[in-house]
Amino acid sequence: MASTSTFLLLALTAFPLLCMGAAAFDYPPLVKGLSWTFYKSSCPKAESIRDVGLAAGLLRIHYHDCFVQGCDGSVLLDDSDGEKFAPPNLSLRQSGFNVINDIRNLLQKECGRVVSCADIAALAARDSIFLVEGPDYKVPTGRRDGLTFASRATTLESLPLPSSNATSLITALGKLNLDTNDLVALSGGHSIGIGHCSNFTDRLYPTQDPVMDKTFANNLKRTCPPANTENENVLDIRSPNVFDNKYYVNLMKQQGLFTSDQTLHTDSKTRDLVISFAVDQSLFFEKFAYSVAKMGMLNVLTGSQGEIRANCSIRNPFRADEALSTLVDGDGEAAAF
Ligand code: HEM
Ligand SMILES: *[C@@H]1O[C@H](CO)[C@@H](O)[C@H](O)[C@H]1NC(C)=O
Ligand SMILES: *[C@@H]1O[C@H](CO)[C@@H](O)[C@H](O)[C@H]1NC(C)=O
Ligand SMILES: *[C@@H]1O[C@H](CO)[C@@H](O)[C@H](O)[C@H]1NC(C)=O
Ligand SMILES: CC(=O)N[C@H]1CO[C@H](CO)[C@@H](O)[C@@H]1O
Repeated sequence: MASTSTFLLLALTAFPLLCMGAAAFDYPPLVKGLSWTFYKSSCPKAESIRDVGLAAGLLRIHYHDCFVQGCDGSVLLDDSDGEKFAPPNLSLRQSGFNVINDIRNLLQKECGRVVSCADIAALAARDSIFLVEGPDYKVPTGRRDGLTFASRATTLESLPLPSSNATSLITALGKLNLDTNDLVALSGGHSIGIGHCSNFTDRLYPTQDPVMDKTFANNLKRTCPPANTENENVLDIRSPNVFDNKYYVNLMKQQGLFTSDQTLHTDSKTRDLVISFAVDQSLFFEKFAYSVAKMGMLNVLTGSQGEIRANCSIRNPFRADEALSTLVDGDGEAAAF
């Protein structure tokens, strides 16, 4: 814990970010059970968590959580057959998981066991983005933690591969009711963070992807000699540490890292959106706020569904008293045990 705490700056006494004036973005209608002020009385400080590092890792954890089986914190569970260990998750940063557990422990001391791990993941992603100068968007809370792992098969099916073209990305996100606007806006998450060579060397060897800037390709070849899988490259070469619209400028210059990035500019179904974000950062921020809220509401558990985990890495041990009170509530959730 000591090592992860060094990455953490939890300004629990700081002004909640909302006081700093979240911009007046438009949001989709909230699904039943979520609210903008869910922890207002039970844990007001849940809204003011700040984390200065690991922004990319935390954002990606929230994305994986939501795409696989809904934003239910199941990506956080330690399990040899869970989402964490499925192939596309191999490179989720462990430090992000540790930070989420540290935040959970601090909030537990503040308020008791009232804030879900799925909400912590969503709030940590928001604060991470804000701290790297991205949009200050609102996150509705009230998510509950899932009781089940996602299977390896579900995980593989739910997360698109970096080798995907625009058509298959549109189909993949369409299954989650996310549209072309959401695809292009959410891909802007690649404005921060890194990718391992193995995820893009198919664009360098044996033949170079023609839709790649020559200097950019030569630099990538130097970073990633043939068969190297360990090395990494930043996802956004213009401003790797700032959440901004430069990712889209890269795409216009054929300097997107993954096929799944560059294809958004190559394909006429998404090109105009890429250009509109490249020339107008406020537009990107506005659309990102909308789409990340949509992503954050994918198949959420609310009300008495699921549980509030005491440890984000493991399901709560069975407790007869809670099972009983659930039965008394008569809401049928007891079947979930
Ligand atoms: C549209 C389909 C997407 C594909 C195919 C994709 C693919 C990938 C891949 C392959 C990596 C690199 C993993 C590694 O090599 O270590 C990555 C990193 C990342 N992705 Fe995505 N991603 C997608 C969507 C998203 C979305 C929607 C978000 C968030 C809004 C996101 C945020 C990130 C971040 C922040 C990183 C960097 C992680 C780090 O540095 O630890 N991605 N993505
Ligand atoms: C990306 O690269 C890492 C490291 O080589 C690998 O473990 C992971 O499976 C790759 N991710 C995807 C989505 O291919
Ligand atoms: C896109 O990818 C899918 C799946 O790999 C493939 O079947 C399809 O032909 C590709 N479409 C284009 C336009 O390249
Ligand atoms: C949470 O669970 C994990 C996995 O079993 C364990 O390693 C960790 O020590 C637990 N954390 C706390 C604070 O109990
Ligand atoms: C963050 C995390 O849990 N990563 C795991 C991904 O899978 C590998 C091997 O399956 C584990 O060693 C990592 O700990």
